[in-house]
Amino acid sequence: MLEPFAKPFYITQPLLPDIDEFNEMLKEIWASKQLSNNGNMVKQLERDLSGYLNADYLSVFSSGTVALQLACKVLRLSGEIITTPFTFAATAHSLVWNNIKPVFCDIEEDSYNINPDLIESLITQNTTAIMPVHVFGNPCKVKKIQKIADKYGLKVLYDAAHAFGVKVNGKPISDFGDISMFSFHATKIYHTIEGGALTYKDPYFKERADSLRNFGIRSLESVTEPGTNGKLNEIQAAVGILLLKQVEDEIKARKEITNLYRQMLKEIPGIITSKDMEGVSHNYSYFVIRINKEEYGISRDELFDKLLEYNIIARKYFYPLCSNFQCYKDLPSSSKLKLPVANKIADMVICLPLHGRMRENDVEKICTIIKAFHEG
Ligand code: T4K
Repeated sequence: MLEPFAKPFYITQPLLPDIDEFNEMLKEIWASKQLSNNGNMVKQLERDLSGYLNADYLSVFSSGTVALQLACKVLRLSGEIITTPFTFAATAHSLVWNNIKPVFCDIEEDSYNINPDLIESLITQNTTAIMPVHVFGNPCKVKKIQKIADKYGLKVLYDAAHAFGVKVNGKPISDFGDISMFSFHATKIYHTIEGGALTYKDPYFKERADSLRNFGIRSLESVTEPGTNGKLNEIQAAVGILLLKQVEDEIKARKEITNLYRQMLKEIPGIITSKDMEGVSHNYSYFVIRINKEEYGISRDELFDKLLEYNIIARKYFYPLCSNFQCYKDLPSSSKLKLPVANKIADMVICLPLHGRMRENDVEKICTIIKAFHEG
C-alpha cells in the first residue's frame, strides 16, 4: 500500500537564491537608499539578462502581464489579434486591456501551440498582429508564422512566458517576431518573485516601453503618453541577478527528472508523454502528460482527484481554455466547433510536479501511484 506524501507535493517549488549572497545584495541596496525607479540593480539585471538571452535590447517589468500589455502599446496594436486559446488567462486579457479583440485559432495536436496552417483563414481587415504562445516552452512554428505575418503586414508578439533560455537550432527564442515576453513569476524556471521582460531588436521599442512602464514620463517636465506603473523594484532585481547564476543547473536537474518521468511512464497504456523537439534546446519548465481514458482506465479529472488523495498537487494547465472562459465564450472565434483540437487537448492534459529539488525517489513514487491507478 503506497503512502501519500507527508506534505503537499506541489507542481513546482521556486528556485531560491543563496540567503547569504542575497543579504549582501540587500546591504548594497540599503546603503544606496534606492529601492525602485530604475536603480543600479535593475540596470545590472537588464544587462545580465540581455547577455544570457542574447537579446539586442531588453526591459524588465513588474509582471509578465504588464509587459504584454505594454508590448501591445509599443507595437501600436489595435483591432483584432489572432492568438491561441490554450494558454494562461493573461495572454488574452492583455489584449482586452488594450481594447483589442482576441481571435482564437486552433492548436497543433503534438506541440499544443497555435496551428499556423489555420491562421490565414482568421485574418480580416481589422487584424494587426499574431500573438502565439510557446506553450510549456515548446517553440512555435516560427518561420511559418513570420511568413504569414510578412505576407499580410502583421506584427508578431510572442508570449514566451514559459520559454526562458530556449533555443531553436542555436538561435535564441527571442530572435523571432517583433517582441517576445518572458514571465519571471515565482512559479517559472527563472524568476524575480513577480516580474517579466520584453526583448526587442529595435532600440526605439525599448525606449518607448521604458517610458510606458514609468507613467510615460520622458523627463522631469515631459510626459509624452499615458503610461502605467510597470517597474520592477531593486530587491526583486537582486533576486533575479542571483538566480541567473543558478538557472543552468536548474535546467539540467529538470532535464534529468523529465527523462526519468518519460522512462517510467512510457509503459503505462493511455499515458502520452512529450518528446524533445528536433534542434531545440528545451528548458524543461513543465512536465505535461495526456491521458487517454479508454486505454488508461480513468479520465484526466479522475487522475487529478486521485493524485490529491496522495498529496500530489498537479495542475490542469491549460483547462479551461481561454475561449471557454465566461468573459470570452461568446466571441465568434470561441465556438467549440472551430477549436476541436484545443477542446480535446484541454480535457486530456495534466502537468505533474517538476523542479530541480525533486529526488529520483519522488518521481518513482509519483509514477508508481499513477501506474497503480491504471492497474485498478
Ligand atoms: N502568459 C503565459 C503563457 C503564462 O503562463 C503567464 C503566467 C503569463 C502570460 C503572465 O505572466 P505573469 O504576469 O504571471 O508574470 C501560475 C502563475 O501565477 C502564472 O505566473 C503562470 N503563468 C501560470 C501558468 O501559473 P497559478 O494560479 O497556477 O499559480 P499557483 O499560485 O496555483 O502556483 C502553482 C503552485 O506553485 C502552487 O500550488 C504552489 C507553488 N508555489 C507557488 C507560488 C506562487 C510555491 O511553491 N511558491 C510560490 O511562491 O498561476
